[in-house]
Amino acid sequence: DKIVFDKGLEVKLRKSLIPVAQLEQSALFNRPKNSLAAALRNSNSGIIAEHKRRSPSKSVINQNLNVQDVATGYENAGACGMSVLTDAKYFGGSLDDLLIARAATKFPLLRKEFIIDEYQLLEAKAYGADVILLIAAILTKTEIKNLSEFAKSLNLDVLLEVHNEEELQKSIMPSLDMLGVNNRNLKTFEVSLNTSKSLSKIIPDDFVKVSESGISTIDAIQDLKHYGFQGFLIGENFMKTDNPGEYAKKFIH
Ligand code: IGP
Repeated sequence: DKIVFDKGLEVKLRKSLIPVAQLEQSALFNRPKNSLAAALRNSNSGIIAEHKRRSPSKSVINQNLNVQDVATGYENAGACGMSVLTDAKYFGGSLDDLLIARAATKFPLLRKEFIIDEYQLLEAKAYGADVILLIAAILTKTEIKNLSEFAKSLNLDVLLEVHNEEELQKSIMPSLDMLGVNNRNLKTFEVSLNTSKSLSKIIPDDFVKVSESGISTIDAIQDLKHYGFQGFLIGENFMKTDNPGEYAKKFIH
C-alpha cells in the first residue's frame, strides 16, 4: 500500500476504492428521497446545522464531541437538516462521520465535500446523504450540469454554492434545487453577510436561497430572511460550544 522511491522517499497509496456495483448494492442506496429543499420551504427556522471539527480558517473548532451526539442534538433541536464534512485533509471529517449521523437520525443529511466526480455522488448516496454540495468556484458549467443531473437521477437534492455574480450566472440551471451564497471568501477567509444580500437579488425565485458561513446571531438570520433566504448553514458557531444541539435550539424556537 505504499511505493518506496529511491532515496527512501515513500508515498502512501490511496486506500482502494469500493467498486461501484458494491456501493449500489448497499442497504442505504435505494432509500426514498428525503428533500432538504422541501424541509426548508416548510420551515420557519431554516437551520442547516453543520458538523465541523476543524477548518483551514480556524484550525481546531472542537475535537471533543462525537458525531452521534451532535447529530441527535441537532435533530432534537428541530434543525431542518445537517451538513456533515467528509473531507479529511482540511476539515478532519470522513465518510464514517456521515454514516454515523445517518444511523442516528432521520432528517436530511448533506455530504459536505469538494465534489469533482460522479463516484463521490455514489459514495454520498451509499453512506446516507440526501443532499450534495457543488461548488461553482471549482467546477465548469458542463461539470455542474453533468454532476447535478447525475445527482438528480440518484434522488439527491443539489445545493450549488457561489461566491459572486459570475459564478452564479454560469451555474443557474434547472437541475439545481438550492442556491447557496457562501459569505466566506475562500481566498482571504473574510466573512461578510453582504455577499448574500447583494447576490439575493439576482437568484431566481424558483430556487431555495441558502446563506452559508459566518452566521452567529438571530438578528442576522432575521435580516437575511428579508432578502428572501430560507436556509441558513451554521457550523462553527454551534460546534465551538460543548453542546451544539442545545445551543442550536436558541436559533430554532
Ligand atoms: C459553515 P460557518 O462559518 O458557520 O462554520 O460555515 C459552512 O458554511 C462552511 O463550513 C462551508 C464550507 C463550504 C466548508 C461553506 N461552504 C465548502 C467546506 C467547503
